[in-house]
Amino acid sequence: MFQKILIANRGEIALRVLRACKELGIQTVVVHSTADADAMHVRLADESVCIGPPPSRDSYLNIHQIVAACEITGADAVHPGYGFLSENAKFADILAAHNITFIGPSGDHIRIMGDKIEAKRTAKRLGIPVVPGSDGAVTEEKEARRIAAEIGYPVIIKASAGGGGRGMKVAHTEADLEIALQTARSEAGAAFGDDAVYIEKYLEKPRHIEVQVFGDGFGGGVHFGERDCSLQRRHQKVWEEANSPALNAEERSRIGGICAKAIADLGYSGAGTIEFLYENGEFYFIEMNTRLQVEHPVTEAITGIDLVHEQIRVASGGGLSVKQEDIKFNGHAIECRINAEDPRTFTPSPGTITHFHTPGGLGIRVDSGVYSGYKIPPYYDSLIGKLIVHGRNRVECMMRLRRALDEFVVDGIKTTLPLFRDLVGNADIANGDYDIHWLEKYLARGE
Ligand code: MV4
Repeated sequence: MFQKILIANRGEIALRVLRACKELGIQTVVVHSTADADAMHVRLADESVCIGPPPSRDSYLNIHQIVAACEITGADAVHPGYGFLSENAKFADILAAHNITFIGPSGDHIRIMGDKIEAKRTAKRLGIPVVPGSDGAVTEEKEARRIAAEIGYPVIIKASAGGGGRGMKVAHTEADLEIALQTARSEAGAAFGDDAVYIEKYLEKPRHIEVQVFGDGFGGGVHFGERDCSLQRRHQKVWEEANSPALNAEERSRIGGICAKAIADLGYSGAGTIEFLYENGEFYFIEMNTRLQVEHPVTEAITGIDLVHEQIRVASGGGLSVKQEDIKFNGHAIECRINAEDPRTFTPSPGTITHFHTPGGLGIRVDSGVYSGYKIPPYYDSLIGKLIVHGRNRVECMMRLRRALDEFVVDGIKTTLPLFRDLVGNADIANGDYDIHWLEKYLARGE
């Protein structure tokens, strides 16, 4: 097991990882920018190192500073959290070259999944169902026309270096195709320095369902069920659930089994998420994330398993603490992402939190790094906390969520809490009847 882990992140996830390290008796080092000197995780860590000024590129993305902080403090592993350097293959390789363990998969696996064409090719080879489309990059309009005619319109053109919704263009008919291909390629070239694009059948009303997987580091793989993350705004998840209201146990076990086997065959190590679009009872792979995700607590709630403990165990060579047959799905969990933003316009609202009171009681978890008197700096993303609610079934979970939202007090700044108080009373949400476009349409109606 590791002696000392350096946490290369900030905010609620830095605190989340710190808690896991403390439980495992591992010493902690945090790195932080000058803007985060007063952050909770800095106060709670055994050691802290200031690595630079507020802009991320000069601090949380500064690989040399982070490696230097490891050398100075004698950290033997790095947990990258999510965002920042968590899916940076070069960072994983550099740490390995310094004999520091990156708590995550190999640089090569990160690289494959970061290239969306290569990721899709790999998924297909491993037996994961993918969206019908081109076999690789498409450059010529003629080829694009042939593929689109074969799979049928509408089609979507995606940047291979994109992901998470960046660099996508939809063509509804052949007349739209040329412009869609050209704009997708030039935008991809400008944004990512790589103009490779691929074509897929455009699914009009899917849900976003993702499967949590783990490779054990010894060639084994398991799944921890799925999360439904269909409620998004501008490709930012807002509300996540486990299980998906759309799946039954048989579908869960079927897609989970396919994913677990794929992870084993790939020789993948650590936590991963396989993202699907789900429409008319079919799963279609779109991307794989090679990190711990923001919404991992809903999976922890229904399985009772600490996924950060598992990441640390696997990275240290100790394997997983559970076998597939030990992983049971109990009840239902919902996570609300609480952002320091206007609940209707989503304009960021940094500043001082004058009063912070979190809900409690059975089935309630709040992951947050803020406190009364804390000043939210304007430089980073606006997530200030996550409310995760668990119940024996979805009805009980929703009941408890409504009550928890009533108890939650955040004064001094605007937050997205009022949006959740509206959503929890909405009939479609109560019925679990929503797709990836539901939230944007709801917000546009201004109800
Ligand atoms: C799609 C799609 C429809 N058809 N691919 C957006 C983020 C990126 N991960 C993939 N995305 C989509 N890919 C095909 N073939 C629709 C989306 C999409 C979306 C996906 C998940 C959650 C929210 C979304 C919002 C708009 C579009």
